[in-house]
Amino acid sequence: MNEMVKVDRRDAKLALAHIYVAFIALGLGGLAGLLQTLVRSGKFELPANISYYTILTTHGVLLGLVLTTFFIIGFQFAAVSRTAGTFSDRVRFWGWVGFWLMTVGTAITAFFILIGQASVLYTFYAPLQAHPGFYLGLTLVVVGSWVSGFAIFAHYARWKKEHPKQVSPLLTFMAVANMILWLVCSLGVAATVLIQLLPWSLGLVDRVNVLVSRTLFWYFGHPLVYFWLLPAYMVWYAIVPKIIGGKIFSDSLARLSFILFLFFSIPVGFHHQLMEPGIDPFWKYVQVVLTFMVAIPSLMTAFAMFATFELYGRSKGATGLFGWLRKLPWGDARFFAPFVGMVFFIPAGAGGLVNASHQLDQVVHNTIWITGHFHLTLATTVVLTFFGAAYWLVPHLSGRVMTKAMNRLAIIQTIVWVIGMTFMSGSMHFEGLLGAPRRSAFSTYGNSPQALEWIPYQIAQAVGGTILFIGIILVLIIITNLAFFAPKGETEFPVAEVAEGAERTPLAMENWKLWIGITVALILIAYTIPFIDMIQNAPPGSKGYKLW
Ligand code: HAS
Ligand code: CU
Repeated sequence: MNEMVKVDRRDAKLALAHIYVAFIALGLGGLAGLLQTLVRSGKFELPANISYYTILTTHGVLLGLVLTTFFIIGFQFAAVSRTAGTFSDRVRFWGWVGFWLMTVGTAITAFFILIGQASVLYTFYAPLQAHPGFYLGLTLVVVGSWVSGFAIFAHYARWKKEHPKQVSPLLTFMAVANMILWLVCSLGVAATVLIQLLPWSLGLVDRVNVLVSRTLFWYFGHPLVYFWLLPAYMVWYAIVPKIIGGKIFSDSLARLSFILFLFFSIPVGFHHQLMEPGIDPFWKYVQVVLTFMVAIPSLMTAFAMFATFELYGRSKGATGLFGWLRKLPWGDARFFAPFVGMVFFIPAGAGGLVNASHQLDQVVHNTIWITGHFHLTLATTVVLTFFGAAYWLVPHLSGRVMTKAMNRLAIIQTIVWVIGMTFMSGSMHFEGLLGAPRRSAFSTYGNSPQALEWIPYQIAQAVGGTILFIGIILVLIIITNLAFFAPKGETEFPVAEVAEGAERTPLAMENWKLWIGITVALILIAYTIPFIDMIQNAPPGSKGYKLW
């Protein structure tokens, strides 16, 4: 049972290529982030007339889109190859096609951002208008990710054919669910880019319907955050239990939570548009209700994780409510980094529920509180989990082993991240409550007393940002070591067994037709009428603005 499953070298190469791009994006995007916090402290100016907004766009695109998408697809390829068997040549070929489409797309987009032609922030908010090359590049990234998604679906279909009447391996099931989520939601961003933004930036039409484009964007933009989160949940559900020496609490519960994410991730985009005019409050209300529904699978995940830890602790003789805490392998970075991510998700998720509540969102919308929110969710919970996964995934793929020294450095890296993020995200939350705007360079607004109040928080953010940049350098040292310099050897891709009743997972869990049917029905309920409204009652569209 415990013999190590060796990875196919060709599959390993494909997964590793994605991971390299992800960590290069982390280095460059992290540098941009450092510069932003320094500018906003008021103590530093960018040289050579470089705009704050160019740097901000670079940061958002490289970390929010490139790091995440490449890491996720690389990780999922590795997870599917590990649990559903080595890829066929065809699947691997299409995996490479997807990789190159995404990489070329990234290069094109990065080029137009860096020459200052696309400072439109990662949400590419119309009526801000970028160079067509920016939209074209991102289209290639999305199309490439679809190709990779279909490669995963094809591999899954073959597994199902070869194993009739069997439930698929948990990690493969989860990767398939996440790619279906991604496919359904990215149709929205593809629609706004191809139908609205590209023709408008090419000058084929002069005006764009801003509300429609933002609605299509957020139809994509919210599920996007679960596309980031679900791979972290894969690590929590199926991998962390193995690392601590325990078992998966429940296979069915894990699958059910992923199915609920598929249902409720998409019809909730209006919670990003609560402050926008032109959407009837009734439909905002419907989508807020659905937003609270999408918190449920996260609460189920919290329950499952506590259950896993508690069962493991008790098997080791722990007693009392939190006795299990003492039994966990604190010295193992593969556990420590994701665990810290979980702990941070408790306040981060609570902040999300604040945002989702209309009245409270009036206080925090478009303030730097929101920036604080996603630096806890994405840049702490998700990213620390990805780092923790990389500590075994990279050596597993490169045929090396992590040394004790590197493990110690990884523990230090996690602590550095916690300190930096507590400073930075903490002060963003407080500053946001004092009304400080997000997506905005340093200004004292004519020495207004309110703006002067923000400055100490901005200095704290620069301190946090600097500490985080040290964290990025540390993680890059570790990853480079694991990829190229660590001692040769075999590292396991850890996959836990189910505590009990794995054979009881109902086959109906894989009734994708039904799940996709419900997903589409919920989308139609939440979006059809308000969308018709937006088109029928549209004001004249907006021309494009280039404000940078
Ligand atoms: Fe969010 C804005 C609402 C989760 C990311 N969010 C954003 C933006 C980003 C983002 C990037 O409703 C900005 C977009 C932009 O540029 O404008 N968010 C939510 C809600 C949730 C949520 C309700 N967000 C996320 C996740 C993200 C993310 C996850 C990235 C990965 N968010 C909003 C809203 C806005 C928003 C509004 C727009 C606001 C505005 O005005 O613009 C929920 O999914 C959260 C549910 C989570 C929980 C926590 C469960 C806890 C767990 C941990 C268990 C711990 C253990 C360890 C076991 C209910 C699972 C225990 C150990 C111990 C020792 C205790
Ligand atoms: Cu959202």
